[in-house]
Amino acid sequence: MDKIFNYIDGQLVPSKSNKWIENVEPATGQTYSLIPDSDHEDVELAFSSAEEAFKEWSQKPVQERSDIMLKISSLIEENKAFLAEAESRDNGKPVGLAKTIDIPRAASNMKFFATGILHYASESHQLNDVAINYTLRKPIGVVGCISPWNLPLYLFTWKIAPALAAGNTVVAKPSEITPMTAFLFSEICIEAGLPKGVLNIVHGYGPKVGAPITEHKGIKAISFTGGTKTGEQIAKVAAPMFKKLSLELGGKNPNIIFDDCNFDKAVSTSVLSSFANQGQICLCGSRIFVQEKIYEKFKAEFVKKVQNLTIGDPKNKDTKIGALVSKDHIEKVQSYIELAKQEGGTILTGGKIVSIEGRCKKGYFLEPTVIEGLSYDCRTNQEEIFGPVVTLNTFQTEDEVLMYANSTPYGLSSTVWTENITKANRMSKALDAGIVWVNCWLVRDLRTPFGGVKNSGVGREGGFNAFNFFTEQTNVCISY
Ligand code: TXE
Repeated sequence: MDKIFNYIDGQLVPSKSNKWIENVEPATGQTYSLIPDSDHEDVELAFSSAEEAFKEWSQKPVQERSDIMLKISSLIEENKAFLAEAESRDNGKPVGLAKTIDIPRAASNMKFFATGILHYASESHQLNDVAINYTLRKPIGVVGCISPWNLPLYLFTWKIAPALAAGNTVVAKPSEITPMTAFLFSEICIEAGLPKGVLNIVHGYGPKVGAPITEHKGIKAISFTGGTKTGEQIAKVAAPMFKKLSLELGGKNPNIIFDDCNFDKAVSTSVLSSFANQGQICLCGSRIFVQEKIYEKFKAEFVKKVQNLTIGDPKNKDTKIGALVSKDHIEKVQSYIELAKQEGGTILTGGKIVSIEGRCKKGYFLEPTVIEGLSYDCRTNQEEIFGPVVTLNTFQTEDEVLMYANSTPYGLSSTVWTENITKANRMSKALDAGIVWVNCWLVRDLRTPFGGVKNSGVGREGGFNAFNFFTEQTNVCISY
């Protein structure tokens, strides 16, 4: 049985307790590796090493930090196929998705922030002939990065890269459900010559490892992506400690389709925005609102395409729908399908567990599911399901669909399909969302602000927003 290790002080080590957690392959339901069952003692070791490493790393010339990060990026690219297979095995996602999205984006994250830091400047303000002000931007110190299981290496590096580039050192915690690529990433960091203690990765359960990171007096900022409930817990702990917080939480994103849309593109993209990664992306458009005139036509076309999605072994290159990430999660998603029926929904397609012969017999497979006939304000349409389940609702006017779209406690992203640019701009301004895609989905420019409003989070990642988060400012005012 493969064991993976913590990465602390430049070494790959078991937890101090030498206890292990079973890591299950979603496609087979079988344990295939063991991860360290770490706790606060391992977090303390990681922190001490990070604190020591900060002295040198924060003073290192930016170009040198950048060069090491670029080396890490190129090693990710060199190992793309192996990392993609590992990601697919650990998460259950199709290997094709890991190869085209997850791993390339992890390499891009490292490269983007390694180069971005070379162009990151601050400001000065001249007060007439009285004084000149300049703003210093300094690394914070030891920061905490906690990431989820849906896009494991993609989101893990999305947090770590700007933190390191800005001169901080990191205590990071990947999800215990998908730890593998974070472990492989630590081996890449060692090979790239990242100095010991600059990055420390502690594996284990949220309450035993994530919470000690959040509670640690020496860890001055927390960057977290995960569930809104957990985000709430983290905020409760961190707020009275006055830590900087970046929280990327859940979503219940509206996909709004007007009758003047590019119909074919709206349908095909909606299949992706509904079911990519088995619907386990916080940006998925899980509530589809279609203007009345084209509702029946859209429904027929959309359902037909969904029924043609290949559900299968994530190892197969033709698989479009792989396994859901865990037994607990597929049961949670199934419970929402049952709830939808109780709330009066009609299952147009899907809703059933899929049994796949061979090695995947005991895997966690669920048909992509489309449900119509629910009210906009029922639980199924208000709560994040985070699986291959979408609802279809119709609307007549802009005001009506805007009310539906903004009715949930979330506000992460939205998609708007219309060929009328004035309407698109009007909708984008009125939607409660951190991101609005018009006539597209998941088109990502890493320079742009990334994050949500309401219960979808606090703060923005991406571009210089990330550097602003991972630095502290001092304004220096010098009289003439
Ligand atoms: O997230 P968790 P999970 C949503 C989605 C999903 C739900 C739970 O609805 O069903 O969140 O998913 C660590 N202090 N999203 O279980 O529990 C935990 O170990 C500190 C949306 O992944 O929030 C893991 O490393 N850390 C999201 C990380 O937090 C704690 C993507 C996320 O775990 C902790 C994934 C604690 N008390 C899920 N408890 C998105 N926005 O993309 C847990 N953790």
